[in-house]
Amino acid sequence: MSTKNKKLLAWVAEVEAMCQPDRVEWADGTKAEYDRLMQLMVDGGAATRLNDELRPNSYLFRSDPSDVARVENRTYIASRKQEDAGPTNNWIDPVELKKTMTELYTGCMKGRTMYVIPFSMGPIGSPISKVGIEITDSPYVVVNMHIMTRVGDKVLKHLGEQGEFIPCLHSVGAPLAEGQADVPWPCAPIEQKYIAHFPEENLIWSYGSGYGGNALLGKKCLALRIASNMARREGWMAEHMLILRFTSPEGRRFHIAGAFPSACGKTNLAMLLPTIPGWKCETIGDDIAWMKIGPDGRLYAINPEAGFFGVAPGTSMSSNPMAMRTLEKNSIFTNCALTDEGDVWWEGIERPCDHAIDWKGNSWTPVSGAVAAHPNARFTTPAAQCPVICDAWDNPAGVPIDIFIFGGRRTRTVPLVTQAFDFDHGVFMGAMAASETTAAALDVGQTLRRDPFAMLPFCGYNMADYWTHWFAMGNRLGEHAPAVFYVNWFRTSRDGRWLWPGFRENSRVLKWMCQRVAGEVGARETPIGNMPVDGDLDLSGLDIDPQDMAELMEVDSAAFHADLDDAEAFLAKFGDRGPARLREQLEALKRRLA
Ligand code: O2Y
Ligand code: MN
Repeated sequence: MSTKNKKLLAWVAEVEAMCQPDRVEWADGTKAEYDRLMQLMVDGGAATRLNDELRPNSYLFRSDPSDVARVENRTYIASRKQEDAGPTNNWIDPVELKKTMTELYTGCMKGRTMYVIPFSMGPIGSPISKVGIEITDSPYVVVNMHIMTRVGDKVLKHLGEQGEFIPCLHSVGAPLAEGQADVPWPCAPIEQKYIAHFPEENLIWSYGSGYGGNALLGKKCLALRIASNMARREGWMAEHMLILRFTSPEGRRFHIAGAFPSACGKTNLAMLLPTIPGWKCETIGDDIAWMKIGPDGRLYAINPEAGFFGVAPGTSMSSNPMAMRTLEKNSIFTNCALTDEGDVWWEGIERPCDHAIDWKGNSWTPVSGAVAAHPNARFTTPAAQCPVICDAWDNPAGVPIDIFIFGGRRTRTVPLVTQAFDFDHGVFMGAMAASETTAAALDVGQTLRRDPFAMLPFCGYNMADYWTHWFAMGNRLGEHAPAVFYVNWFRTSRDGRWLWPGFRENSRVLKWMCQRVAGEVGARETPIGNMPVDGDLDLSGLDIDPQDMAELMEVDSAAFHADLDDAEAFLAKFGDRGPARLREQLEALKRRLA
């Protein structure tokens, strides 16, 4: 299918003239296209087809060892004014950046094919969805976009002649000279990598990396950094949140959206198999939620994606059986190990492996002294294949959100679960969220990192304005605002033991939240929020020492005070731009803790 969208045709022609590819192909989103590109990459040595009996229609890729994760220090918000990007983003002057990147882009696709990928974030035609067009010289990006978004002719048809789209330009930054042989994973050196966002133009330019969030531009770049700007302007929300439906034994449905930084088990929670009898959990999304206020005044969420791009290491039948079953077929694996049988393997998969080819392509055994899979190795797998996918996962109307959950990985101080007193207090909880580690970013250390709403790397504008937007949404939602909870699955005892079993047992905490929303259980008020009354958190069948339980729920005022000092210092970075309501919440908490 061709398009008559003049703006799109003009942009494609402009990019073609600048990047000078050997040929241009429009992605149609068909299986035939997917198979052809995969075969091309197998023949070129970039991909390995896995054993079809063990893992049907699935492929393994190994990236260049220098290109293994999102690069936060090369990710830029190029707003006209620096203060609009705020103190937590890398700001760069848009005019300067365009000059630098135009030089890099000039001739960058020589010897390569330029693919034009029309894609929809969200069900095509949903009032919450957006159309993007990614231009890329990476066939790996095309096949991943086939899984992660809705791609092809149906999108062009929906776009029509006048429709608006978000232009996303990507190049691996490795032109080929006449006769030069390609490498399996072309990319540019780190100092030439740019993941650039021009929020005032709804424009994304990415150069030099072929990996994940740097290259699959619908995900973090569009669905979070650019969409968060659009959402603020247009009065909706683009959040780094999983979405799930939790159904009680009586059939009452609760829709939950949860924001967690990397390495907090977000995908595991999204695909939870409850241990509590009669409760059912269904997945709607594992990473991103777009939410708009509906005609009834409630907040409706869609998952803008169509697949999961999950971390492989640590994923197993015990940590996330539903993910394991989702990726049994039709999946792409990146930087996993390859077994002698032709299947994938990674650390924590809970299957023995005596020998494999590691993510760098070297022979590996358990005594090799190195990991077989890169810690940020990924699977790309279709959401529709998840055995617990919710029938509403692709409903254009979305699902009404009852509960927001925020959390982080904290070994001390933060109890298992706390409910915000009201929405403003919930905004404060989200804004002060912090976590102790992250694996997805190359350049982030292992200290406590404030990660408001898990949006630190993804909010495409000044975080202070983002908090103001949350308060404004709260005003508009009024009585329909979701209840807000803060969780910490990772608290340890003074002698270093996990205090909470986590994983499937987290369903007990969700049950308490739902019962709170339904008015079925009370709560005890503490300085930091409402907490379960003894006996209300369903611990039946769990063997937890009552003393451990007390430690898990302990509110240590002195430790919280120390935490608040850190939070206050973080807030101070935003100066007067931080909303007064956040400061009021902080002062109120101080008074309650005194
Ligand atoms: O390393 C990457 O590019 C992937 S990062 C990622 C992927 C899926 C979901 N979330 C994340 C994240 O960093 O939050
Ligand atoms: Mn994420």
